[in-house]
Amino acid sequence: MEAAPFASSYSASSLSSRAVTAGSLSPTSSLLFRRNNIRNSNCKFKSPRNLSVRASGDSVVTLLDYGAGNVRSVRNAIRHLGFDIKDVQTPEDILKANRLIFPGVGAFAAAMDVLNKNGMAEALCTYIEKDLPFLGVCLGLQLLFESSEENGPVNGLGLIPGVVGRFDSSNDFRVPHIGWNALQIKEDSEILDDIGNRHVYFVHSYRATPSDANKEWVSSTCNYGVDFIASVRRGNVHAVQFHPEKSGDVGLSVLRRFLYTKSATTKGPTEGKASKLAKRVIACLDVRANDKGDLVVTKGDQYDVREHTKENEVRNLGKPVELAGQYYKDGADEVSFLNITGFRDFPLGDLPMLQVLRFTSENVFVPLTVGGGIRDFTDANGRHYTSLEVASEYFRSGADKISIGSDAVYAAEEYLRTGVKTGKSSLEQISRIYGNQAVVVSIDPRRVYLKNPNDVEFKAVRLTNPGPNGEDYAWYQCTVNGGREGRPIGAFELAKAVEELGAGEILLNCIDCDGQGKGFDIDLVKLISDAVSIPVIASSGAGAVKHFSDVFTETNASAALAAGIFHRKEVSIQSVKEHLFKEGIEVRI
Ligand code: 1PR
Repeated sequence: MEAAPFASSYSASSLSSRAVTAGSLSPTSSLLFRRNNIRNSNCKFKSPRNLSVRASGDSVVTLLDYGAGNVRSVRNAIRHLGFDIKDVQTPEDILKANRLIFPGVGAFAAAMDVLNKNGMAEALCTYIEKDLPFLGVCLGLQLLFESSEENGPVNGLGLIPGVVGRFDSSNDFRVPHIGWNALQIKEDSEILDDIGNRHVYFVHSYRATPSDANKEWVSSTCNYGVDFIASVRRGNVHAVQFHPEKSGDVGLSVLRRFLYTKSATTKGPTEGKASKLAKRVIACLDVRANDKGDLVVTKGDQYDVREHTKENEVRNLGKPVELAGQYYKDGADEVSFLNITGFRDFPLGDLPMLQVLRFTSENVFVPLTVGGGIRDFTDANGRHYTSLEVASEYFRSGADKISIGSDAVYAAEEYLRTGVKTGKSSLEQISRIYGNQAVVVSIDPRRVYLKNPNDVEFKAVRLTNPGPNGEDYAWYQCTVNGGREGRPIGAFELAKAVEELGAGEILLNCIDCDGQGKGFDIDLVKLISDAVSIPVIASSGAGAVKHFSDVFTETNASAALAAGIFHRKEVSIQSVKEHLFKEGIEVRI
């Protein structure tokens, strides 16, 4: 299990957002006051570029991990670059650090709460004031600002003027902002020197905006409906809103530039065509134990993963860690693992699956999603595990997002029946603790053909291609347990309900199209991507590069996922990207 230095004082339940209001007398209030005075007296950070004095020869990086999410990827990236990690245990560890990385994860209020309680907030401010090498990531950038509206207002460290606010989803921009976006680099920030016109990976719902008051800090911005701050820099103090540890080679170069002395790095290539949020191409690995007990990547036809031979064995398309590594090298924007027997087996008993995640995250520096079996469970010894514990174990093992299937269907049914959000479903609990950007709901719908759309209480669509008996309509019935059981809820109703319950993204499969290679179900993807304002990943049915451009031009999908064509090497990820690029669709090259 990953060491979480503050784990003893920082349990999942203590993370439930206890807002420190702007008016309350928290330790941060006095810091904010101090920082304001410091800013007014203008005694720090005067000439950033002259202050680049990173320690050389020292291979230790101090990491501030307060145990709220997947910091494993940052650890892996640091180790990959040849550095050892020293975890912060006490505020003194911060003050003694030669270089400090602060990969903030979770919610703003909960993070400030922990930092204040442990005396870390004060130590962080002192460290930063001394202009010692610092890199904040994501929430690690936001916490430097005066306050955040996330469950707030909540005071931050108060080093940078400005309030962190939520993206506005009313202007057609989906929130969370998830994916690979372009930067407008304002000044030579050193650590951004290799990025040029290439995409970096963002995942967040809150952002800080540039203003006259903070313009001396802003080193790059990004546009997502509005211009927001993508990075700040003053002297040796850096912070980035994007995730370098999840931005592939480009991201690793940001970390490398921070970690190594100036002389050890030379300006790298900056070719690229990034101009806005890219459509994502995702490789999916359905994983299960075969009849010999080995964990294999398998692939079904309409969810049937067994060979149609006398032996009837589980189809074996390769080894999960190897294939994931290959897809990373081939340019996949994300990799998803679905533990497809998770509904039956207890995932925490399924140690090989956790090992797959651990090993994969050592070498794959793009986002990893894992799904299957995320629900409450009582094991053979009578020990009860909450879905939150199951998810936490996945996060600790290297997942950036978890995906919930069956349990989200039950939660949505209950919510639609009672109209009450209990806060107790796995979906609600995990998104409250880890943020909704970390929670994907995987929908497994099956078409039910209709002559008349009014024959059912669920949303039906007029089909582009009529059904087998000439039916002009269909509704999409949600299923659970890997497609084995149909439920009294449609994909449209489910998608809207889970968005309200806290899902950050929807993985939209289609049992009819799965493994058929005839293209995505455009009618379904259009229905769902128009119904919600969170990102939708179109899945099932890709058979040719054109199917990807079709789904992106005809629907509002943010990403497209495929499995079989990649596993069987019929179509490469690179050829999909090249095709999309030629068609004028923004992709990460
Ligand atoms: O219900 O929370 O335990 O989650 C179970 C998860 O496992 C769900 O996300 C469900 O979609 C998935 N799952 C369960 N059984 C199967 C199966 O195939 N027998 N796989 C299964 C779902 C569908 C996609 C597939 C795309 C693309 N597989 O993930 O990768 O359809 O395939 P294609 O490009 O080859 O057409 P829970």
